[in-house]
Amino acid sequence: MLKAVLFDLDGVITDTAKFHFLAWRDLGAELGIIVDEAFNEELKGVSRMDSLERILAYGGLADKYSLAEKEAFCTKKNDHYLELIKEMTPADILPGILPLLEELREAGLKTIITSASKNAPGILALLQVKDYFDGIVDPASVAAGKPAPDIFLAGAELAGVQPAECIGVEDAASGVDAIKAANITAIAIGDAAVLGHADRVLTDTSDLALAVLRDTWEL
Ligand code: B16
Ligand code: MG
Repeated sequence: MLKAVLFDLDGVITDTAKFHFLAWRDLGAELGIIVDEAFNEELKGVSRMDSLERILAYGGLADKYSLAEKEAFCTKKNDHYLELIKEMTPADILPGILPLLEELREAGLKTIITSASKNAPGILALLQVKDYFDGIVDPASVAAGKPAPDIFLAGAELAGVQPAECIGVEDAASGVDAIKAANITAIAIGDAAVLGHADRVLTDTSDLALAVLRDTWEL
């Protein structure tokens, strides 16, 4: 039986990708690296430090900076990101998410946040949806980030259920990889050309509903 839904945050509950992009673009510009929207796609679902490493490698600067310098760059990017998201409100919840959360609560399914973002608790508070979730996996507590399965396995454990009793919802290719590596059914939101390895791809969050999740889980 389907017992728990493991939600990615950025790109599923709300669209913070544009703010991550602006913050990385400006940091990249300071370092002489052009971060465009196409390259930014590759950073979705990828942790802060791993994103920086990818940007530096993209700019041919992989070995230029010390760990302390890289940590300072990450802090700078995050300070800018926090400045950009501070005006977020419940109006920024993506379409279909609130009705789905209501449905899941009504049906007694567990709901867990499995986001790579260390800012997830703060964002859920701004969106005023924290109470809809039974738990948030701390991304710092898992050994390996997406595409490794760790965060989704930790999500199932936090829900107190088996991975086979869960469904994961993601917008990033690396996130779908992580769900599938955990042997969990995957629903992806976005472009089927990038997310075709999910069990079902929906173009929009407004297509999400408990019946769709159950139907996909039973495939
Ligand atoms: P932070 P998700 C991910 O969130 C974002 O997609 C990714 O762009 C970001 O770098 C990562 O969180 C870390 O975020 O810097 O806030 O800790 O999609 O896994 O919910
Ligand atoms: Mg995401």
